Amino acid sequence: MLNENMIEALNKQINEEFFSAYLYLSMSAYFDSIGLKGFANWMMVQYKEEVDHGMKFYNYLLSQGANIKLLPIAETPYKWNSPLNVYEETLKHEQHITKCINDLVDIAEESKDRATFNFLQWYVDEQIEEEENDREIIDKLKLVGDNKSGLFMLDKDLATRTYTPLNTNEEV
Ligand code: OFO
Repeated sequence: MLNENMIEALNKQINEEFFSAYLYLSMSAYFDSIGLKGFANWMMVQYKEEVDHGMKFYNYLLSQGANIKLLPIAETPYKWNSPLNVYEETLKHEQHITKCINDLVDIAEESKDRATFNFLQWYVDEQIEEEENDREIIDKLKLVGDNKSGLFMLDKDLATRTYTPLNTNEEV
């Protein structure tokens, strides 16, 4: 059984995950609008993964008999200066999500909520990967600089990213 504080915090995290989805969908549209279809694809996959992250919290709350409270999703930015600017903002956003996950782990620990503590470990690992992916793309974009053919190659590379649905009912 989850305590009220934990339930409220997990409901807030559903909102964070759906905001992330919304943000990456907006970034996908931006890339589409400047003709970078591969970058748009990468962000579209990211959008779908974030919906899965939100649904994993949603299913966990339901499995614990807790109430779901869906909060309003904030408006997202829709314009950026460059692909590098988009990925720098993405990394910043993921660092914020990492902090949110760490705060949830703290709440689980403080209330000796072992089930939620274990459940959250998947997100702890996922955040390492998310930040690493963003850093990798930032490094490549810095190397490419103003070189248009380099950007085109990177776009082709990001076009190969595919979406693998997550089993959002699995608790660990
Ligand atoms: Fe981008 O990460 Fe969700 O949790």
